[in-house]
Amino acid sequence: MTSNKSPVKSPKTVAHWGGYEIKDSPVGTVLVPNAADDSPSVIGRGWVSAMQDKKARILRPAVRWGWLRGDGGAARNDDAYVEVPWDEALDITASELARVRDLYGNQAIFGGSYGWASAGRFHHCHSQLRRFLNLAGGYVGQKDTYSHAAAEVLFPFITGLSNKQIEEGATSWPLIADHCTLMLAFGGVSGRTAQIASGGTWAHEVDSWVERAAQNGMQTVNISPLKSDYLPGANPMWLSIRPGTDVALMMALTYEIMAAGEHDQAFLDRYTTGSAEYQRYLKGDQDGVAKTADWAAQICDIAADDIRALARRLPKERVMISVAWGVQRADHGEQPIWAALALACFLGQIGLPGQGFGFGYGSTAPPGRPKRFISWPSVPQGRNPVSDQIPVSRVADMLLSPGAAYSYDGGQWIYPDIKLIYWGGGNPFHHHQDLNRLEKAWQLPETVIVQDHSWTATARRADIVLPATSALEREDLFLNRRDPNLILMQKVMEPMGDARSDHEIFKGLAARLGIEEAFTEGRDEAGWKAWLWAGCQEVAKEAGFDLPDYETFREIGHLTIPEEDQTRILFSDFIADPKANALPTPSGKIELYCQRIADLSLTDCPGHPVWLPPAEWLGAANTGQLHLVSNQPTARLHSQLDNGAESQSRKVQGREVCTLHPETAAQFGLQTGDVARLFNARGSCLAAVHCDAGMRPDVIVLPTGAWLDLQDTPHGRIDVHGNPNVLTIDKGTSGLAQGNIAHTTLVNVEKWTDPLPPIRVFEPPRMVARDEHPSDPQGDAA
Ligand SMILES: Nc1nc2c(c(=O)[nH]1)N[C@H]1C(S)=C(S)[C@@H](COP(=O)(O)OP(=O)(O)OC[C@H]3O[C@@H](n4cnc5c(=O)[nH]c(N)nc54)[C@H](O)[C@@H]3O)O[C@H]1N2
Ligand SMILES: Nc1nc2c(c(=O)[nH]1)N[C@H]1C(S)=C(S)[C@@H](COP(=O)(O)OP(=O)(O)OC[C@H]3O[C@@H](n4cnc5c(=O)[nH]c(N)nc54)[C@H](O)[C@@H]3O)O[C@H]1N2
Ligand SMILES: [Mo]
Repeated sequence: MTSNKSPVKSPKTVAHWGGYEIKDSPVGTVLVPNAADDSPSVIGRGWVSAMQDKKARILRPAVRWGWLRGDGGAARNDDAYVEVPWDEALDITASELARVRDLYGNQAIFGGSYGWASAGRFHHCHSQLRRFLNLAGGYVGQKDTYSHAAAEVLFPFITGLSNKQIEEGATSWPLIADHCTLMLAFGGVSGRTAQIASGGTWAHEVDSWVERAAQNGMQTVNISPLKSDYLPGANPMWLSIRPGTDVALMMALTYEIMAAGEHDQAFLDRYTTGSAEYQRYLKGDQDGVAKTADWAAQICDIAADDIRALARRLPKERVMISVAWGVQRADHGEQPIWAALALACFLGQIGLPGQGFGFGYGSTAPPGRPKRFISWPSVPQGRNPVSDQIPVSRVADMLLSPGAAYSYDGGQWIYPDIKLIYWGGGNPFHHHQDLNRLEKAWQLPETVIVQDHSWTATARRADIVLPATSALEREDLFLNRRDPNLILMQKVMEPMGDARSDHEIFKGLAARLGIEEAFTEGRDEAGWKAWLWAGCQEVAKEAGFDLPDYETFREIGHLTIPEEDQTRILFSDFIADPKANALPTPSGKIELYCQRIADLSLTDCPGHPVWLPPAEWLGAANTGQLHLVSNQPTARLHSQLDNGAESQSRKVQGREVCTLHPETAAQFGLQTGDVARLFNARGSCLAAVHCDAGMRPDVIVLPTGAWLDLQDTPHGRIDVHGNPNVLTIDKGTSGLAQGNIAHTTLVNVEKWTDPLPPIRVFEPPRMVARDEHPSDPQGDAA
């Protein structure tokens, strides 16, 4: 067993947004971006303050007042809480799990807990949670992600490869920088999102590659409603597309190239199947509509001449067709991926250095990083005895319609009947769409357990709330297969209140359910980390280098492993020899017509790429409606650190800021600094107005992540803080992928002239004594 004391001289820690040196300063401990990071993220500036925020942190285990009285979940928002000692909290939680399991079976427990939690390898909430629930008999889990579900389901059908394989096989940035002359960036390539790498990153490199590309003369065409969706060095041209219409532009470019006889028929014949069907569709053989530049111009609101000019230019350039993840987070989100891949096939440049097709450049830091991956060990999760899983963003449908049938990934499935939700390390009242609908669905289960470090909107809607430590309050290992740095994540501060690590919490529950030995395998936390490190030593040996023993690593605190360049070209093996390296599709090729999808007879996802009008879009909007872009926030990771100094410094009148074109703002009598109400049939929220001429006038931007603060006002139930997910639509992309469609939303806007309701969500919920009634005169809250 190893000791807990670390003698490291220059302590460090790592988050999804970057790596830091831990320093003492006159104002206390500070995190300084490490010297190797040329473009550190702004997000880290709010980290320490958010974690030291005693009001937002959950200090002690708490149980909802109404739940203790058996209210059945009706008051599962805005209720008071009773703080209980850990032993009692764990007793209650374990006996609830046991009760539900005995009465309904494990398939009544929903436990996937989608969300980003922390970057450390051992204290990874989901690994711990899933290991625990699997040993306890299993749970209903989730499939795919909110990030790119449409791609995750579609790619295997049309390429035989998983989204992970496509991402990890992405053509390397240096090849793009050195060979590509024109990058068509649907959804842009944004420095805002490239700040993040799942699992953490020590340095940020995307800016430097984009700069190198621009120096070499590459031009980026930023195809996005926002001019700012590209990196400053990118030598950009801006095509201000109407949201949700990229497919029409992709098809018109393909059509015009084909009509001019400039497409690469030999490539289509050799490497694709179904190009003839797709060409007939483009010509309008069935629907009588040729997918010309003039046709697309009406849909995309881009001049037909500009589309034709681009179509003439493409075959003469060395082109990368790049699609940001956000473009498929929309109704029929399968289509822009498929149509973009088809366009790249018609150009015939797939397999050439720096050219072809790419998905997710800039959406996070890793896609296109030209190094080898090393798969480090992680906490084993075991096997889930329950086979039920739902597509991740169908959670409200599941809760509202147990027993209902739905189609997904080529099959028919039935929603399970959930009686207990256990959520740890994720925030559905941040990430899900149509939060008013989720709030209703959330009242149906008998018990909701939430494990988090902060009083998120989800924790405030739980019956049992268990306080977890944050990544700053424990020692962990930073091991990311995509990063050459192995780092001891040092403990920065003592746990807030009575918070315990996720592992410690599950260990306590496991003991009560008689599975402690199976859960811990006899190891304490230090023992587990040493065990993980021993696994790393094995992996390293296989990769051709040695790692020191764990005690030595803990003394050094930071190792940089030998990095091997691995410059990749997506599909290169297949292109080199399509017979020997046939793709694992039925045809062995890229499927521009996919019989397996056609056979599903889905009207919202037929057998080849199609243009389908989205559920809401500007092409069918009422006067005054704007398209809402709810993109990722600059200064936070989703809802994380919204209470921290950096995110707070950007609020105006305490509200999240929405951005409009100055002319649009003027039409609504708004100016920078005003507060507006954004609303539609699903909900409404307040946000402070900022004006920017670098965007489409019919679009409004409200980034995700302002902590949900629903309050009853004379205008109905309003999120007074600025969370876009009270406005978004809760519907799947199609019966194929069932991904979320966050970017498909129309809203109305008006000036808010009433007194501003105070923001309450950064104050803790009301704490009451067990016998006290919440409506008794309020005592001391915290
Ligand atoms: N409108 C709209 N909605 C969107 C999107 C969009 O583009 N538009 N994007 C979607 C996407 S791509 C994503 S990935 C999701 C993100 O959705 P989430 O990943 O759910 O969002 P986060 O705010 O990162 O939530 C992580 C939670 O984990 C908690 N946490 C952190 N560390 C720990 C820990 O060590 N232990 C425990 N127990 N908890 C911890 C944090 O406090 C936080 O509450 O949002 C989706 N929602
Ligand atoms: N700072 C920061 N960075 C992050 C995150 C964060 O929370 N904060 N989250 C990370 C996560 S989990 C993910 S999944 C990635 C997501 O990465 P992305 O999906 O690439 O990011 P988004 O901001 O959702 O969308 C990118 C842009 O797409 C544009 N867009 C929206 N609709 C359309 C459309 O119909 N057509 C076109 N052409 N463009 C459109 C918007 O202008 C938006 O700015 O970001 C990661 N990076
Ligand atoms: Mo994501």
